[in-house]
Amino acid sequence: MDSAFSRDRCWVNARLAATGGEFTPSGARHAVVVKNGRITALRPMDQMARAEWPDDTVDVGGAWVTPGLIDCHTHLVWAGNRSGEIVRRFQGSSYAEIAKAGGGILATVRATRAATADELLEQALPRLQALAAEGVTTIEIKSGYGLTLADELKMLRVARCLGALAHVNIRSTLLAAHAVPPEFCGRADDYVTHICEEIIPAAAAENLADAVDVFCEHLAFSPAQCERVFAAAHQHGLPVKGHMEQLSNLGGSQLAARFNALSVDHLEHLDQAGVDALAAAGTVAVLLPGAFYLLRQTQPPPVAALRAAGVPMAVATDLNPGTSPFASLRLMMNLACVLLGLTPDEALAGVTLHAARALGLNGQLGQLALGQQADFLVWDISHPAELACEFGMTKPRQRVFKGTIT
Ligand code: DI6
Ligand code: FE
Repeated sequence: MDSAFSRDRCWVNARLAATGGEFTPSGARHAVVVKNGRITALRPMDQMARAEWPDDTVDVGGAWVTPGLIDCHTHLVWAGNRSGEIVRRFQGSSYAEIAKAGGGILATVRATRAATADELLEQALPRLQALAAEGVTTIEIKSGYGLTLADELKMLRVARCLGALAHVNIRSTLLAAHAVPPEFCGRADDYVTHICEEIIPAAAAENLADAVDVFCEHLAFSPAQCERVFAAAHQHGLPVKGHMEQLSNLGGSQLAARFNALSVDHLEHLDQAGVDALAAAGTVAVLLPGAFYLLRQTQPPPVAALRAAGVPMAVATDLNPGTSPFASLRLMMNLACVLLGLTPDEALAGVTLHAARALGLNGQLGQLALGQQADFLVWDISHPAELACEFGMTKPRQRVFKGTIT
């Protein structure tokens, strides 16, 4: 007997929606062999006799199998509620006007500072469970609603705790450069110094962050300020990413590319020079159609140019209380196709393969491939494109996390 088949568990008659880095819905039936939580073999069924099936075999009967979904950009930990502000936006106020009047991000900062870690955990868990139930097995969570040393670390610790509660891999990102806090009003450079000299070193020393993020925008931080944050992150061995070109073009994507950023996110105002810089650096473009939709933005990110340049495109929820209060990555796949022009294949690759790359996890997660962590989903669908075409009707038949049915 094939030595690769001394496995922990085997799924047979699976149609693989993504294999070996390419999204190839071939429909050929395969066995997925899992040992110690990893995929150790993928074998065509026509080369495997019934007598070779191990005792612990799950026959999925020709169902489609995809990698577990990866939500590579969320602000899932927060306290409070901003629906009043969203209603004001329905009535015509802009996001920038509300932010300038002390609402927006700073409203959530006040509520998040006032909450204990236990309270934050309790409020965040249902959001994580909603994502997990629709097939998310990996999620990135940002800080950025604390904006003091203690409150940023509090958020990151809550993010780290959540994984154990919901069978989800968690990557945490320090986003202290999300807004200038009230104590530093008019002194943004001093706050950036505080981030570089106090907050980044403390988060790195406690190993609480896997990356460092910034919000590069007129109503947040300038490219020069973001550059200081990126330099400090690199000094502490942390990769960087950025909220770039969301409301205006400040050249943040080119800056991020110079720092070999894992990803740049939003990108509605990205220009060709930015696209070229991302392509040269191998940086992932993360599209966030939920925020584009709720902010009623009219200029979509330059998807055709990104595609032509070969920039990998990921899709994420941006789950947050102000611009994307949507705990559904499946909805984002649909919005990415309808509003931004992705194909269903691109949307699926955007929440698996490319999302893993945006988190620095390519080769470990996001593919049905040998050696990858065995996070995958069994679906009752007739074609993988359905995952981007319809919404709310299909949950995974089976959700497998590190080789265990959850
Ligand atoms: N861009 C966003 O879409 C979120 N943060 C950011 O920098 C919005 C966060 C919020 O409004 O609370
Ligand atoms: Fe965001």
